Amino acid sequence: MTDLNGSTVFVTGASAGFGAACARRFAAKGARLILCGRRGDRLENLKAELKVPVHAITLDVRDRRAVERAVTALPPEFAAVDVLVNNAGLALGLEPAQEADLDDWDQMVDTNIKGLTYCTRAVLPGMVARDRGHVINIGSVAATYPYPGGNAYGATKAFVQQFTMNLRADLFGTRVRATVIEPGLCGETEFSVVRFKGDAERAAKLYQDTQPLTADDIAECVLWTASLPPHVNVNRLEVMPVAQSFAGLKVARGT
Ligand code: NDP
Ligand code: 8X3
Repeated sequence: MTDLNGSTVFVTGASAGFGAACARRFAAKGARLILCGRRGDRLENLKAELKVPVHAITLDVRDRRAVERAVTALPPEFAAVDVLVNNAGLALGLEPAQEADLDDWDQMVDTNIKGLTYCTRAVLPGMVARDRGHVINIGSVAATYPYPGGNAYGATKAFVQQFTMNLRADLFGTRVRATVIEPGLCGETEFSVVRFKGDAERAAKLYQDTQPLTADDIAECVLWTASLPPHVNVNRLEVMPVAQSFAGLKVARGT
């Protein structure tokens, strides 16, 4: 297995949800952590809770120069990133495409696609130079299965899926690994409250009378892929709660 004790793990979007759960899981294995997100106070609280060295960066991954600066300015003891968990991301809105807010689409593209590529591009040369590392991208089942209102969000996650496979192609001949983890319905995180712009009641309804995945379920998957022996690469891992399945195609009559 890959020993994560003393390794350096960079988690984007660590101020909530999957990212915070990943930070706790990797910390329990003795990894040193680089944690970023826009809410620095949340990161500082997490840092205070964890018993491992933590470098917290208040960072908006949409800011390309800031991402480059943050990676260039990593303290020496954090500079050799072993695992990058590209988790920062969001869905905004569930309206049909013809009614969607273009600002929401911009923000999803800028965060889920561009931010993820900025972080990857900043960290990858070091991994390749050391011939060691693992990029773990958080995609979504929305990359593969269309649903009403999934429009731009699903498309950003389709990018994440294909970008990860193309990383595998480019990293051929190196020992650097790339994985995309694609969760389905997951409660407990701020995902739906963010998607519904603070409407906590609407968000809660989505998870009513069902057992969704938890943030810790996904953190376990992230940790598992990172812990596998260094010659093993999980390309793509799609994970749903048992309660979630497929709805099939539908046909509109009279159109
Ligand atoms: P949360 O809303 O709980 O967490 C999202 C995290 O991303 C927060 O830490 C947030 O931090 C960070 N973030 C958002 N925008 C930026 C930005 N511009 N720069 C830096 N950090 C940012 O959601 P989840 O934990 O549920 O989601 C994490 C990832 O998992 C996302 O990529 C999401 O698309 C994906 N996902 C979620 C599923 C779910 O059902 N929950 C299912 C499938 C995939 P801050 O606000 O402090 O910047
Ligand atoms: C989050 C899962 O089904 O809300 O990516 O798109 S879903």
